[in-house]
Amino acid sequence: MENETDAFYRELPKVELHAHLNGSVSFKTIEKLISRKPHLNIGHDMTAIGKGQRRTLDECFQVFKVIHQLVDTEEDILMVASDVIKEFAADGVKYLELRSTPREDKNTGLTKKKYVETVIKAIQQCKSEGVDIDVRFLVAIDRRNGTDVAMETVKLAEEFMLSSDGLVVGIDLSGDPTIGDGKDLLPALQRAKNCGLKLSLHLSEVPSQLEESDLLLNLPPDRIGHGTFLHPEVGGSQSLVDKVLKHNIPLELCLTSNVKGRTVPCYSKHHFKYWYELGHPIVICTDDKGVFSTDLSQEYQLAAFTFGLSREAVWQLSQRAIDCIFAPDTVKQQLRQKWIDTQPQGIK
Ligand code: 6MZ
Repeated sequence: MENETDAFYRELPKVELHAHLNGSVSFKTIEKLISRKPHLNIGHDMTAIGKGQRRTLDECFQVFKVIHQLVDTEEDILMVASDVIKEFAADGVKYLELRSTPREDKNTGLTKKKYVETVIKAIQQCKSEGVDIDVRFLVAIDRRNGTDVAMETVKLAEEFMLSSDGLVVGIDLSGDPTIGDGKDLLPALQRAKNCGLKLSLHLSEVPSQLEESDLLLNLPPDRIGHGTFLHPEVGGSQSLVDKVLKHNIPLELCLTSNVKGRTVPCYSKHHFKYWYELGHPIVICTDDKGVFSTDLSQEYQLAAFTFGLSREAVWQLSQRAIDCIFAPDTVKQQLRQKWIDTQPQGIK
């Protein structure tokens, strides 16, 4: 049963800015997908990492491959996107930026264009059903696919930025950080920036990406995903930190994902502490709530518990996330009003 503390985090209005669609599929939705495709012989243990379990980052990427097998038609994408949006809304998320890598599948006739259209359709359907959440979409580049696919993805995103009534707002750069080189993707990312797409880039998720991070920070991106190894205490460098500070680039931090994926040894050693103590803009996010068996309320609760944050500090953290969204200022204003309207007594 939910206690009073759990209820505080659940009812806390929240902003989710780092959520990969196929990593966010819940147990319930996976069940529906498995029943649609029993011949694949996929079990739940292959699609999620449970409580107390940890995997290597490489093993996490195997999990995405399994989920991709289950989600390979327009119908699947529509169901998955719509379920994920409703689950975030039920968890008190008022503004969500979903990100996903467009895929094609010759067997099912899925094209990358249809993929994006279908995610947009799910967002519109949820809106027309009155689900209380504002959802935007970041089109993702999987770094392992190289220069040409990155450019093709940016062009697709550009097209939808102009035709989706503001729903497509940016580009995400993600994928296995040990594969591919960010340098090859610079022309595509630069083009995205020039045409008005916002950039959220996974940076320094693993050590040994210092040169790449330095290069990508020169763009500069509008937000950073993870940034686990940027700071000098973990082998990063002060000059990288200085660039982040100079451009005031917010970081999207995903505690459970980093602990379960073993890029951070334990919650108390998470780089949340480093950036929080600097007073730098950070946003708590889930990354892959399905794969890592979490939700945004839990992530806020974990951060508060681990780093001794008061309820006021937690409230501020969720409120300040509004400053980091990619939707226009009018949306920020609406969200700020929502926070004011729901602020519990006793929280300043
Ligand atoms: C980097 C990640 C990720 O795009 O099919 N993805 N990329 N680091 C992570 N940390 C754990 N988690 C997810 O969602 C799944 C895809 O998102 C990226 C990977 O490219 C993965 O294949 P979509 O919706």
